[in-house]
Formats: sequence, structure tokens, C-alpha cells
Amino acid sequence: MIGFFDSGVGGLSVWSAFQEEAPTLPLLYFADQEYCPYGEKSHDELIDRADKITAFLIAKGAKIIVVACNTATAAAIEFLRNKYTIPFVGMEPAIKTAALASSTKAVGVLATEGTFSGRLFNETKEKYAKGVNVIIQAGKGMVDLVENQLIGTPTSHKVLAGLLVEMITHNVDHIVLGCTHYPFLKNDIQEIVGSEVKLIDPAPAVVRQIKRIIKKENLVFDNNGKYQFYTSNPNVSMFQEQVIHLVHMAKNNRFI
Ligand code: DGN
Repeated sequence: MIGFFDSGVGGLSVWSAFQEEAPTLPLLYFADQEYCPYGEKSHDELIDRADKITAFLIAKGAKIIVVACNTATAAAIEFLRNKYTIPFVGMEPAIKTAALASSTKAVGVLATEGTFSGRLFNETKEKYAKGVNVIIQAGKGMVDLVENQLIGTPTSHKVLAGLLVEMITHNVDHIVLGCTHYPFLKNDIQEIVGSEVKLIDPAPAVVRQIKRIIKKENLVFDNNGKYQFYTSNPNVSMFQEQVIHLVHMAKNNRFI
């Protein structure tokens, strides 16, 4: 099995992108909805959650785990790689792609506070965005919009319009969606910033990395295309509805 986890249903944007590329492989998904959102959780708490979820996914048969959450990647991936012997793939901040492609030399990054304070984000920014104005914005409330099925509503537009003002003022021509929940808000964001601003979803690059690691490690799976979804949320029927809705949305509206 290939395990995926996130604070909630956001990682389904990565899960769906991978599932489309590899429809025969068996996939596990864990949504830590009882502890969502991760954005303002402490480093230690995030490590503890990532550790427990990893142990659960391995017990279910995961041979490789995709940390389909930028915040958990920033906080816990080093810990996980040191503790467990299976390979882990984390989210990459796509600043390099945005910075290289920008003609206005101004790019925006939407992510959580946890991602912005992580080493990975700051090192990538230092290394690849020299001479480019990087406008960062913590996406306060955006995870809730996706978790509470408010995509495409006036509430979503109101929250996003407030968050995007500074990026619009600075004339950004690319916006990195630095949290796996955000691609589900792509249409709402695009309506506010205009179609000429390109939104960058890191999922395709992560999918390529998962495939590279599977090959390098010679991982073999039962080709029975079996999917299992788990949540820490006691409201399992709501979770089932969310999974069906968001996977459908991801399939019909490729994000990139
Ligand atoms: N999907 C998570 C991420 O990519 O950072 C969201 C974090 C959160 O729960 N705030």
C-alpha cells in the first residue's frame, strides 16, 4: 500500500493526482480531522501526530508514505525519516517554479504559518527566489473553507478577497498554493486575481517524486487498485461525503 496523510481532506489533491497516474496501485489515506487545522499547532504536537499516523499506516501495510501536507512536512519529515526505515515523500514549496517563470518579478505564496516558519520554505526562498519579490500570506480560514464544504460560496469569496489584496497590489503573476487544501479553492482564487495570474499546485511534482522513489526502492505492490480512507473524525459519514465530493472535483477540474 502507498500511504498518504494530511490534517484533513486537503491531501486528496495529491492523492487524486497520484491515483490518476497510477490507477492500479493500492492506496491508503488518513485525514487527521480531529486535530485539523495543523497551521497553528506546535512543532512537538505535529511530530506526535505524524508519528502516530505513520505507525497506523505502516500497520495497515504502507511501504511508502506521502506526507500530503506542507505543514506536517515542514515540522515532521526529518523526524519520520530518522525513526522509520520506509521512504517518505514530502511536499515541496514550488517557489522555484514560480520565481523562474515570473515576468513581473513578484510572486505570491499562500501557506500556513507552520510552513512559513519551517527551514525548507526559507532555504528554498533564499536559494531560488533571489531578485524576486515574494509576497507571503498565511491562508487564515482557507483550510476551514475546504473542510466545511464552503468552496464556491460567498463566504469563500469574502475570506479569499481579504487574503489576496496584498498580492494583487504587488502585481504578482504567479501564486504558489503552498497547502494541499488550497487547490480545491483554485476557481475561487482565480475569480479574484484574474485569469492572467497563474496558480501553481505542487502536486504534479510530488507525484513525479513518488514515482521516482517507488522505482529507486524497487517497491512492489499488489495491483488490485484497492483504496482505503480513514479519519480521526468521529463523524465518518461526513468524511465519506467529503472524499466522494473532492475526488470527483479533482478529477473534473485538473488543477494545473
Ligand atoms: N493541508 C495542510 C498543508 O498542506 O499545510 C493544511 C494544514 C492545516 O491543517 N492548516
